[in-house]
Amino acid sequence: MSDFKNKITALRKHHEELLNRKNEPLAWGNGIYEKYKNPIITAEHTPLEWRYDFNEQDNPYLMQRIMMNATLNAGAIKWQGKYVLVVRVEGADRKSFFAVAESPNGVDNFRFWPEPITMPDDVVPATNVYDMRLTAHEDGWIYGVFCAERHDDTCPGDLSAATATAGIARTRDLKTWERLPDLKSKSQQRNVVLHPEFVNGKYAFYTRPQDGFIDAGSGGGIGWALVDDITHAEIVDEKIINARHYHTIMEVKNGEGPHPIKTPQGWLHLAHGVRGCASGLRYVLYMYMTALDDPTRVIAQPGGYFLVPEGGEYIGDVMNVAFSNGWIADEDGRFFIYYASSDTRLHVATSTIDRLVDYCMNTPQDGLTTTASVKTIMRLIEKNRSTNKE
Ligand code: M1P
Repeated sequence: MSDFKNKITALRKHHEELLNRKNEPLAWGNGIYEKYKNPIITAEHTPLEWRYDFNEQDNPYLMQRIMMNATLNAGAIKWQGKYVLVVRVEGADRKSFFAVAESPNGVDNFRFWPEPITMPDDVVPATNVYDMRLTAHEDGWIYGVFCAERHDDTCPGDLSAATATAGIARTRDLKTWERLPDLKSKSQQRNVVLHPEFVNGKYAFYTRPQDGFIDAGSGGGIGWALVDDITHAEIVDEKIINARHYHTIMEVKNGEGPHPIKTPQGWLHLAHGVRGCASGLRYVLYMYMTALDDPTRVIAQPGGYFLVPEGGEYIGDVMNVAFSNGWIADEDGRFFIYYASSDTRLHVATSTIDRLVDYCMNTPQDGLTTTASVKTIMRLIEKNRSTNKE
């Protein structure tokens, strides 16, 4: 065999080993969920055909002709018995695109479908699209709602000025997507999520109004808006349902993660909170629950974070970030929480519906002051003293 062919054989073997690598839960977690030893999808998991030209004449050195930078922030859905992610893949050129990867068990053996998604453009094409939330809506469609980013042409001299809008597309097979007009809103929007059920006969969106492309500013928190027609979606009335607070994990920003999951006790929500510190912004995940008869009414909100970057997860393109826009609630009660670390690679954490509801219902709320936090700890110590006496 030629040296070129040998190199290809070795490359394919190495890639297959990575794709087939078994994952295992880490010991000694927090009891709420298990994190896993390996990330589930990295840039190295992308198909070799997307990166290499396998023609010896054209690529005698077997170089990567197109490099991939990161795999992050994936929408998730259980579909045809498989754990399916719509991954945000970011190329070396900084452009993100969507690509489907599936696994038979949700924790390892993720494989990309052969081709990335060709997402149709809206009337005004976006420069970049990312962070798709998948919603299998009761109207029968699977919707993908994502951020569509464009240069802000009102600032022609500023090459970093951008606008964030919610792009909307729908599909029946995750392959062919019908692009609907972007969500109309007075403010910029990112982290917009479609609720899976009609509410008062309307489509319901979780929103995140923001003053600028980065700055949530006066946006207040996670919002909620009802929309009559998804094919011309427009936010007319928007109310904040999960507000930010001073000196919390979401002081600077927050945003809904995947769409909430219905449980007998209420809607279970996963979101991210952002605070500033000397090393920059810190993104962590948190949870809350809302009432079944009114998804805007918060009925439980554990204090503090649910999941943070740890160990190697701190390191990456954007340090100190845990972000999630996809989870899967299995029929047997197991939960698969897909999160990205530091905008670089994807991980899974597993739990169960019972544990997550217990976590939400029984974790003390944030009392918003040191005095309140110490009181909460003292109550637990006292409780344990009486338990130990029994
Ligand atoms: O870099 C961290 C995250 O920043 C943004 O989230 P938010 O809109 O809440 O600030 C998004 O660009 C997200 O993709 C990214 O992971």
